[in-house]
Amino acid sequence: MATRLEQIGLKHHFAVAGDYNLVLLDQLLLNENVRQVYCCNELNCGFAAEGYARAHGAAACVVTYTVGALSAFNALASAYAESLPVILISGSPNTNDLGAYHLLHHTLGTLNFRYQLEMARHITCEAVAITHPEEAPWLIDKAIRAAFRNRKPVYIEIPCNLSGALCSAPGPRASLLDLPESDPVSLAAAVDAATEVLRKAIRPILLAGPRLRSYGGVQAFRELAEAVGCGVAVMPSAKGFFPEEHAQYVGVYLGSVSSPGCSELVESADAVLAAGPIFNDYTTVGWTSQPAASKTIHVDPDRVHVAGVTYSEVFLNDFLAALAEAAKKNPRNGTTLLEFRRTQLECNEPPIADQDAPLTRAEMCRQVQDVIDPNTTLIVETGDSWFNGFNMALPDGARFEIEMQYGHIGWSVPATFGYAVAAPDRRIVLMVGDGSFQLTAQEVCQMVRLKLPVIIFLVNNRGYTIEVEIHDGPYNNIKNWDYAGIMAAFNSTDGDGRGIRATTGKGLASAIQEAVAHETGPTLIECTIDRDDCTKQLMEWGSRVAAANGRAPVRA
Ligand code: TPU
Ligand code: MG
Repeated sequence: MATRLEQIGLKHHFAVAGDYNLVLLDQLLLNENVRQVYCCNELNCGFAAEGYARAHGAAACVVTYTVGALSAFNALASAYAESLPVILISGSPNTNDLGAYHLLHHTLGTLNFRYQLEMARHITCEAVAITHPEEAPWLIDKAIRAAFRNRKPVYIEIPCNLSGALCSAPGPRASLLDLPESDPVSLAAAVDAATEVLRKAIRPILLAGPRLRSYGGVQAFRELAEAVGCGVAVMPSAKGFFPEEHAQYVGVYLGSVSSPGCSELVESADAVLAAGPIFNDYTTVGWTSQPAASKTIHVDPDRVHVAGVTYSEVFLNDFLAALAEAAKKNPRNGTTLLEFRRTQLECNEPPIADQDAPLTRAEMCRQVQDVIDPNTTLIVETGDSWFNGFNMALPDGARFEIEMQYGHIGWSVPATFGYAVAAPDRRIVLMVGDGSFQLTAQEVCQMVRLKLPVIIFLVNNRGYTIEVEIHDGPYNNIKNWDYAGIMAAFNSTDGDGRGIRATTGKGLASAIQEAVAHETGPTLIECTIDRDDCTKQLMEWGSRVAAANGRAPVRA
């Protein structure tokens, strides 16, 4: 297991100890090339791995049986929804107990020891339980191979009495990381059909989707865009997958709450090539906007739909690369871009607020924008932080991370930790709401422990503002915390995290200055803003999602 983790390129794995996995953790420690990183709980451990996989391509985490694994499952489901190859390794009962009429701790108190494996099958693309050391090498390979092929999480269960058992030594395995190859006939037919659609189009547009990166299509998508020469929009979770400073970039497409001028272009297009999109209730703004299937070349990870025909076993990366070679620039493609640039002249720079006045959301965002340099990764949590994030401009090289398909509040704190472990040379900036932070706040202490200079903008608007906009009630008010103050508790006697509360523009500016200069631990800047001070996009999106949620049942 340890050798394979190294061979697939991991430099770290995440872990929480428990008696079912202690020998396994010892064995993993023997490989000093893959460092063991500890988390406060298994949910966070799974999310740390999820964040690591975003930066590094894959990740692994190790937990104990049931009490640990069932918490990690939530994060594993996130990795499934977000298409990230995360390997969850769980310790499990001694093999002698399985058929012995023995009740075991950390279990349901029944004689069933299969339930965890069975549950794992629903949230992984492969789940294996090792029951004999002889089987370990191929079962481990089978799982890892599936994770890379499908870009989905996998589950490996290792009994506590087998973790130190001898098995055959692992051989070299380059092909574990292979993506599958497309069916050549189907690929050629799909490319022909798509080329024809793009050739005939008068107002084509390219739309980058969230699955583009997971399935290895970012570079080919850019080549295709440049070959076709038309405007390029990104879906919210694909922000950063196409350079925002590129002459063809036209913004974030999110229906009626798109960035200025973008929805007009996408919705007036006569051909939309959507690469790895996810059209769900959120991204279609409560089913109010989705490019019509009849004019969409819809590129899924393993199939392509063009003009009413589905081409199976055509993989996204192969298809985009082949289409980039085949596609020709259409002289009319510049028209939409010219129209777009005209609309952009009407967009104004955000004004600078009175620096002594109470902090507002707009002023906070204006200042956060200045922190984002080409080496920054901006991570945004569910809540108005999503919309604040969509509005940020990314200079070339800057990256953006969001968990919009799964949307688990609290994801971002451990995911940021995992991302920062994977990318120590980047500036990591997190925007997270107070409500979300309360779920997983303790993982900030691991940033303190590893001295990671993460900058956290904690937006204290005294509640679940995103939920207020969807459907308000007393359940959207939360207990206030002294967020800036908790850093002292995490520091204890040996940490160097900073916690600063900013209540004015001036206060925020000086906090940011301190955070940027602070290199030996995280800085949490608590930004206090009014409960109702949110983006106008959140208000509109929230009301449309509420309408979609509230549709009356249709009688058959
Ligand atoms: O900026 P703001 O106030 O919108 O963000 P904050 O304070 O982080 O509030 C987020 C509120 C929220 C909830 C309660 N967003 N989605 N939910 C529902 C939810 C509940 N539980 C989980 C695990 N994930 C969720 N998305
Ligand atoms: Mg809030």
